Amino acid sequence: MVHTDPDIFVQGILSGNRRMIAKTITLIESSLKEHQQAAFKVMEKILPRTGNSIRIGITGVPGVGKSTFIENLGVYLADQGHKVAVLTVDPSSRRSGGSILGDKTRMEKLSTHENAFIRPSPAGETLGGVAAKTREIMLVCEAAAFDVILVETVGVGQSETSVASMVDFFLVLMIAGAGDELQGIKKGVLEMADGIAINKADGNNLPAVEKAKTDLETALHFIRPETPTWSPIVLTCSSVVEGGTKKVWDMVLSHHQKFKASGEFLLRRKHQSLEWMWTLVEEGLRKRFQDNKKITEKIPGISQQVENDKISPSAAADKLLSYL
Ligand SMILES: Nc1nc2c(ncn2[C@@H]2O[C@H](COP(=O)(O)OP(=O)(O)O)[C@@H](O)[C@H]2O)c(=O)[nH]1
Ligand SMILES: [Mg+2]
Repeated sequence: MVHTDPDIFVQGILSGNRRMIAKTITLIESSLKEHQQAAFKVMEKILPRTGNSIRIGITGVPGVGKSTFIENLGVYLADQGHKVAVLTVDPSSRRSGGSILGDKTRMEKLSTHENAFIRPSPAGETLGGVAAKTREIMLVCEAAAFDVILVETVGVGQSETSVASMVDFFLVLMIAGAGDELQGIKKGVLEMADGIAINKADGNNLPAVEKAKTDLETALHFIRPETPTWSPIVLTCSSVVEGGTKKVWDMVLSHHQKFKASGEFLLRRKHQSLEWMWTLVEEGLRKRFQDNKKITEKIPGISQQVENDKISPSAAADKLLSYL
């Protein structure tokens, strides 16, 4: 049996005990009510000790080099004494029992580094659920004194939005492709980007990478920056060259300093916390609705009435909601 005394978990986390960190994550990932309650208590107690990190989200189509990038940047930072946690949001890992697309690269150097902690995507029924767990795991890592959090998203579906709303800096990785540089990247994702790095800027790729950079800069001109403090920057980088991702880290630091100075750093985090609360409220309401027997019993009948114009859709919705 998993013991559920929150104080044991809290002490373990705060002292950086990896076994207790892993156990806390198991608690967070559990679907048992008892474990969830215990996890809430642990989270409540560690919250005052969280927040002391730079949170970076990394997205890009499969094969763009996210995992290799994280390995390169992670080792660079861990070697400098940073404590680096790597988390993943991948709602597809639930079905495949392991990521289909996300995990070809195993981060061999980083995974054995004493300053690094790597955690695969939690399983969950919904993207919101998976992302919410990742977010809590991130807070656990912060309480355990990890000061750089790298969150990789598989770059398919809606996971980019979830990751963008839990990080301080959202990085989009791209590669110079055949013709259309924006292939696979939705405009909405570019709009969320704080920075874009064109990866694999090495060897024969170099000329194409430089061209892609110019094209992207042109495209970005048409996107209005969200704040006068910062306009998204396009860089080139390589993860197969030692320290080839340092430029990206310098960009993140520059953003961090500017946002701290303007007060937007904390504002963004506060805003994100509220946004998360409402996302989870909506999801919770939907789940309660779907799990409510009184409601599910009535749905076929009411649906039929709506189909046959016996009752209006709005009246039907009102009636169903009134059973909540
Ligand atoms: N030339 C070059 N190849 C890279 C670079 N980064 C990653 N790769 C290769 O691209 C492939 C996909 O990388 P991976 O990190 O698994 O991509 P992910 O799916 O986005 O996580 C692998 O074969 C890597 O070795 C880079 O900077 N330069
Ligand atoms: Mg990957």
